[in-house]
Amino acid sequence: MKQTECVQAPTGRDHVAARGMAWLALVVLWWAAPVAQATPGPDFSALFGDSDFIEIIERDEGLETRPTGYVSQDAEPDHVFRIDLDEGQVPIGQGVVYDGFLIDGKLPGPTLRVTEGDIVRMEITNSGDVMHGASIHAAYTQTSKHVGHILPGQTKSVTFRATTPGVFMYHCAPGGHAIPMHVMFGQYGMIVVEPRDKSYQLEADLGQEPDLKLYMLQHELYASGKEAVEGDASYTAFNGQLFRYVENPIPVRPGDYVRMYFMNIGPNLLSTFHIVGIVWDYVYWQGHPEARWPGGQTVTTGPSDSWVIEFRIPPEEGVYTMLDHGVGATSRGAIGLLDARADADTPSEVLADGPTYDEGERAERIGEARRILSPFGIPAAETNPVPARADRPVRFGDDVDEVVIEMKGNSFYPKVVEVASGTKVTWVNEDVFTYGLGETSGAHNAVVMSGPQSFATAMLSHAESDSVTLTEPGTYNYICAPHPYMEGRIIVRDPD
Ligand SMILES: [Cu+2]
Repeated sequence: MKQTECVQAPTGRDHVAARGMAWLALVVLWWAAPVAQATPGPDFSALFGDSDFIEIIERDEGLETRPTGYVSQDAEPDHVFRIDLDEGQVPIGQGVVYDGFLIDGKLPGPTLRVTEGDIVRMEITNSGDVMHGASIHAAYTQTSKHVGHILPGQTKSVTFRATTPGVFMYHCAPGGHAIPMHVMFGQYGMIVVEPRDKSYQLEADLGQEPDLKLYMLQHELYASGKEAVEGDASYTAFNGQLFRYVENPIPVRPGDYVRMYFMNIGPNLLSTFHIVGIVWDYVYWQGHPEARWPGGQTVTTGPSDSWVIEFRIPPEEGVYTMLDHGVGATSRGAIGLLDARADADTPSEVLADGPTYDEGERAERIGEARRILSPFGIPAAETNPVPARADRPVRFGDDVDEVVIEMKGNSFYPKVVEVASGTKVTWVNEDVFTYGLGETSGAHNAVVMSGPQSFATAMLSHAESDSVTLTEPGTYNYICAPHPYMEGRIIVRDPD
């Protein structure tokens, strides 16, 4: 897996400041100059090239409202982030390995940090077997056009100016139906845009930077696409691992100034984040320093919603428990600890990246797994001794004439059925977003890969169905041709 790199361009921050000054001078010149002479200078063309919309750009650059994030794709970046999209397995704790879609081999992907006004280039490689893509919420401009469809083996890039401070999501976005699917399958991360000229209130009050910057991302994990579409999560995690900060509490000292960058990825459920023993000093809606609220016990955070949260550790040693107070999520893994001790060595930052493992450690944890959680595949029995509900075979009696298998969330449900020979098996496509073809469509079929008889259903759009009747006993493994990672199995037995 390639590591994310943050390459500071040789020009760096000073260049940005200098460019800001040049800008100011230009804007003043425009105001002072007759309209006929208001032609863009050299810096203008470096940022915006020969855009067809130069009049709109000129208008927006002169407003008190921030400009949009549009810059020319040739603009020189202050940061280059390289990320890699792939499919694979990661341990998520409690003896469970997640088998889904990953960024840089991790779930969540790397935490990206820039400063308001920075020019950011994302270079995105698809190392996987299916189409991926990217959507970057910190970009107030086109991203889909540039990085919306990235084929296996391709690298594409998008350049934008991060004009609005806050805590943003980025995620895989191959287009159409595949966008919600790839988010549900695990491809997401956090990008933070720090304000440039305005500090958060507690920083101003205390006259110091935070002792701890804690980047915290809440997200759900699903055992099948059907459960994902329906919001029936198997697990809820902070930063990629169940009970990660219960097993490894974050050390802090009484009196420490903590700034959290909290985001609920979802992809479906609401979060009400709370810390036992803490009342917020200030919270900032989606991390914008001007969107400040004083006090409070929780932050209500919908999918892709976020907050900056500021508080002090009270002058008392002890454990402060961080949790989603929606208790179903707490009990499924969204809980962690701040451990306050006078002699603690507070880390300056904790990132929202999923845990990283070297290859040996990863293989060892996968080998020891009690459960493989795959939203679309059927984990091999030898690696999955205690399957999730969605992976347990469903046995139908001899008196059942017809068995219905749903196609939903790019998965078959039930994934594994056992039927008597002669039973009619019917697939119904319950995915609704069935425009187009291939990975970006929710159109599905069922095609046998191995078994005593061959079969292939018609390609099904939403609310269409097709049936086969299997008479030869044996095990049939099948897939969906446009989404070959979707796996189903039919075990046909002689009637009892
Ligand atoms: Cu993807």
